[in-house]
Amino acid sequence: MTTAIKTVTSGKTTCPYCGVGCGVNLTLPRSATEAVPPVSGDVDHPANFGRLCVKGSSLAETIQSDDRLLTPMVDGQPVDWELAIETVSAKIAQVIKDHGPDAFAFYLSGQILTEDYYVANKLAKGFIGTANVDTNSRLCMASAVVGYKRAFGSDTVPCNYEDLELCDLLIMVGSNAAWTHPILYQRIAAAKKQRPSMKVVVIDPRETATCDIADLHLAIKPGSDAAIFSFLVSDSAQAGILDHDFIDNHTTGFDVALAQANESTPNLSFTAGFCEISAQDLERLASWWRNTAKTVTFYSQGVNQSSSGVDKCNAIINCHLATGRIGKEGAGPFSITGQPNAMGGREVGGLANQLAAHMDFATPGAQGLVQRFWQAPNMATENGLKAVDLFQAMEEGKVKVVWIMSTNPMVSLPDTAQVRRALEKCDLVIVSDCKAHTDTTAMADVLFPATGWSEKDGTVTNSERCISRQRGLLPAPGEAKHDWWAICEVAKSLGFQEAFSYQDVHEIFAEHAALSTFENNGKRDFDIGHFSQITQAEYDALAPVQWPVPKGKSEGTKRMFGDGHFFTPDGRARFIAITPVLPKSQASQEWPFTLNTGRVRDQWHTMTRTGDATSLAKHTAQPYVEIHPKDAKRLGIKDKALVRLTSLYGEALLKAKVSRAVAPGNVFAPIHWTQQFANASVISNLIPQVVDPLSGQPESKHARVQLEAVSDICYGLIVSAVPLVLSDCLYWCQVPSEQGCHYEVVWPNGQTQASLKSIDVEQNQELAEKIEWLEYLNPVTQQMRLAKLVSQKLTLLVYLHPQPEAIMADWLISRLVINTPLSVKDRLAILVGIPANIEDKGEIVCSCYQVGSKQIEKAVESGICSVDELGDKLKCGTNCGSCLPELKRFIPSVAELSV
Ligand SMILES: Nc1nc2c(c(=O)[nH]1)N[C@H]1C(S)=C(S)[C@@H](COP(=O)(O)OP(=O)(O)OC[C@H]3O[C@@H](n4cnc5c(=O)[nH]c(N)nc54)[C@H](O)[C@@H]3O)O[C@H]1N2
Ligand SMILES: Nc1nc2c(c(=O)[nH]1)N[C@H]1C(S)=C(S)[C@@H](COP(=O)(O)OP(=O)(O)OC[C@H]3O[C@@H](n4cnc5c(=O)[nH]c(N)nc54)[C@H](O)[C@@H]3O)O[C@H]1N2
Ligand code: SF4
Ligand SMILES: [Mo]
Repeated sequence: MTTAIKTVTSGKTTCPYCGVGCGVNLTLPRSATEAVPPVSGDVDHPANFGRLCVKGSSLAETIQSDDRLLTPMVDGQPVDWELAIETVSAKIAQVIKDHGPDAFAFYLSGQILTEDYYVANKLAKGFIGTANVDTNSRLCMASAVVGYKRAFGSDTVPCNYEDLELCDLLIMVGSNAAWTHPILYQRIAAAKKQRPSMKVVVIDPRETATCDIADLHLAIKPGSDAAIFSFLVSDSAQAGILDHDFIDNHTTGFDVALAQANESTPNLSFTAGFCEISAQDLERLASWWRNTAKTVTFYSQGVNQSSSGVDKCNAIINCHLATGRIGKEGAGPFSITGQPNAMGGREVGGLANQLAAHMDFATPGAQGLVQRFWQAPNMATENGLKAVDLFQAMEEGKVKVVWIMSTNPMVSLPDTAQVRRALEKCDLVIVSDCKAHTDTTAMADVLFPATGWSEKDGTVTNSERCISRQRGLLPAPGEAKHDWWAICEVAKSLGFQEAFSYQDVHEIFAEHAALSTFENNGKRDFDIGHFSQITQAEYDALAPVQWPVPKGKSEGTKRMFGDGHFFTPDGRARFIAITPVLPKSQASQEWPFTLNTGRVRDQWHTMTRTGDATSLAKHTAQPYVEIHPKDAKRLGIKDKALVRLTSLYGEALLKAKVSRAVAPGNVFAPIHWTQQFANASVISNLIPQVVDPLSGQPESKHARVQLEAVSDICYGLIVSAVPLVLSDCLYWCQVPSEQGCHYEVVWPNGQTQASLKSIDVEQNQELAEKIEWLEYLNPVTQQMRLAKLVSQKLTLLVYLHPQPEAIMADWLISRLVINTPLSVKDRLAILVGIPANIEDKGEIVCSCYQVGSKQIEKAVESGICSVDELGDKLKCGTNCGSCLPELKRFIPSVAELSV
């Protein structure tokens, strides 16, 4: 990055990762050549009060990337912005003329800012005339949105983060918050520590780090959640804990919903059987529910990513309405959002089945209202295509131009083979991204270089409706431009100059605020009219605030529905009758395993940002599949061995992680690895395009797969001074490392020699003469080690072993860069693989202080018996605290100690 540094030296901004939305202090480097100093948490931000998790703490490491997209590209050639904009707008104009506006689509992301979202939505729905504006949020919280709208008449999150600390019972459903919303999890853990009577229940088929604070873990049959909440409604009626005043005065539909609940889940033992849990455990939950008015149900992707995700959300909401546990301190149904600005997207209406500003196409008068406000020449009149339908229409040739912004559908949409076919068929694929190389930029005809976090300016809304600023403190690299700017330039080039001539981003925010309050008069929940005249200076100084912020209420709104008024036509909340059903994809003889997918602690999505932070790669270096020991034994799969997963749609190669955290018959795999990091581990290859009929959200948590051990192979580790092309490998995974390149590989037996030749083509004749090979073969273990020295310096090291092995890659890599000839001792050590005087840390558990499992085990063996003592000795867990649940597992329980 070469551009000059601005005069400001530091500023407050918001973390670009999860929906907790923590405030971050960013300090600028003193010169363009210096590294960005580590960030810190903003003590004034109401989401985190100064704390950051491990991803947030590592943000500075991810800013200066070598793989930034620095210039617009058309058909693989760098061009200037003018030509790129012209190319795009000419094609859009022609396609609209020939095929109508619905041949164009935006595919956006909960990671763009509200202002970017607003102009994209306005351009498509008011000016081009299509509602084909969908987003990766479809894969994330679409079911939660529809659930809220069915119940409340509006997409309103009732609760706030304080409620998580104030409640007496917290039910966490389908959420691994310890890893995915770490700062909220830490707030919950701290509240529970202070008030041990507070109960936490985790409902998840898998045992996760979140279970660490659970008083009760219900490892239910995958997808059976709705039955639990259906049962809680009928049980509440039987136990006489219904809030009749609330039901009578503020809701409709209770009798029908209760009758359905009684029929679907007639009693405790039926429900426990349906969910495959013990009746005692279910009774424990039910009795806590009966006796605890202050209950929050906190739910995430284990609920939303389901073919009946909306019903599951409403089953949860029904329980809260029936007992009046909503709109009060420490009570409510709390859908937690994943992305930093999934909420902002919902607010502008950036989904294909929304119009704008929390209005739908079907909202009476809404189309006219928005048309008048925008002075729009070509209003869309009906819902557009939801993500999966959109890519299917693309494959059918109906959508001919797609503009993908800030998302990587080649990795995140289900059935990536279909996504590839769709993008191949599409006449013009425009991709706006910060990175040059992603699985999706590889499919683009036109690339727009985007500014990223720390460079771009705007607002995001977190899970508790809190709007806060992301501030552009660093200069844009190369020709990168803000997303809103690129959208407005295309709009102007299409002839819509007047409506898109914003001088600065605060003008977009002001317009968004003005629309939210336009002819609102309390009819719509989303009203931030207070900001409709906001000036640049006020916008720059904007402090975090929770919407609604109508005119005259500048302090915002902490909690919703305290007055029992809802945004339905009659002002009452609606009960929805629910029939619990299981996932569409059920295991069968041919496809005996249920594949569950999700996240790991230290990676974010498709690793385009976290993959740059080498410290974050240490926690989980390679893609894996978690498999129960019984299944592993039956299939002859050893820990760390290569496994092939196959579904009807594709396959993936992953390393086995044999663990009792998953139940027999279930496997779990993380979603993060792309073809940029591993050749054959994209998990969405295996997921069918099965969606919830109401929300269109894919059932990404449940796929049917087969599993097999890959045999006749040899495992390898390669460290190299330069990047290698590993085309001959069956499996390769590049593990981010500080220097050089680190690959984990697998070759078919017998192919190794040929493959080694293919990666080691030394073109330079002069150098070739200075090459020296060190070789070592252990005839007993069949382990082979090869080291290539050029002028006595190590440049390439290959370890081959018939079984998977944990090798101290870090130390080997560090030998690559010493610029002096290798000592005799090191020559020996690299072939043995273990340096004489360096401690093997094992797998890294604490990323902040790089403390590994072997160090922790040693400390525990020496008599340490609490996490606090571990922290005193090794510092692990004393910074961001993200590893605390894992650290606890190293500490022997009282029972174990007494054996
Ligand atoms: N480290 C990290 N944090 C992140 C992200 C990231 O990529 N990395 N991404 C962010 C985003 S966008 C999102 S949406 C959130 C997601 O946050 P979470 O929803 O907490 O994360 P997941 O790991 O996708 O899934 C949560 C849990 O659902 C469980 N589950 C699967 N099937 C079922 C079921 O049928 N019932 C129940 N009750 N549970 C089930 C899984 O076992 C898993 O533990 O995380 C956000 N935070
Ligand atoms: N099987 C399975 N599939 C899933 C899930 C699952 O649990 N299981 N989870 C789903 C969920 S909840 C989500 S949210 C998705 C996430 O999946 P994606 O949205 O596909 O993943 P990201 O890696 O976040 O993609 C963001 C892209 O935007 C780029 N980018 C970052 N900032 C900016 C910016 O400011 N402007 C522009 N133009 N580009 C930017 C990044 O470089 C990156 O390429 O995956 C979904 N897919
Ligand atoms: S919890 Fe971590 S990832 Fe989420 S916003 Fe806060 S610092 Fe960022
Ligand atoms: Mo998400």
